[in-house]
Amino acid sequence: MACRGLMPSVCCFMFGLAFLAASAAAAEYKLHWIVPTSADYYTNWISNKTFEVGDSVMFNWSTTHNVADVSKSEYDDCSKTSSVVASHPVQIQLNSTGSRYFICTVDDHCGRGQKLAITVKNSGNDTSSASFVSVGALYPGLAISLVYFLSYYYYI
Ligand SMILES: [Cu+2]
Repeated sequence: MACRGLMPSVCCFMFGLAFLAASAAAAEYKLHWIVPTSADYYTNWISNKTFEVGDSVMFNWSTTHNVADVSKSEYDDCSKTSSVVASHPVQIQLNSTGSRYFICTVDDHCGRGQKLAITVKNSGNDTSSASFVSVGALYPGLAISLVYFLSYYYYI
């Protein structure tokens, strides 16, 4: 069977490529931006996510809201700001590490909990260690592929 010798090498190569692609992809998180129906609505939303530089958050809503990119103190006391985006959806790029704060400035929405605080971590895509991990995952796949190819062509 020709496939028996060929398949493992193809699998290893594809796995290496898939790993490389996955480690370089930026995430786009979609958020239903509402006056929360429960106190833990936004903490639940962020709980299973890791925000990295290069990712983005897409704010989407259906009724009257807006998004203001604010400071920590503005977030804490729901103070108004001039930098308000009122049309949706709004895609916020996370371009730097650190904390980011967003509120809705319509009526008392922020006071009722329509506010989001996230922490953006370094993506690692632009560091040498992450490049090493990606390439390190690809080369064993290629090496194993080569061994399988050679064993297939020379020993079978
Ligand atoms: Cu609102």
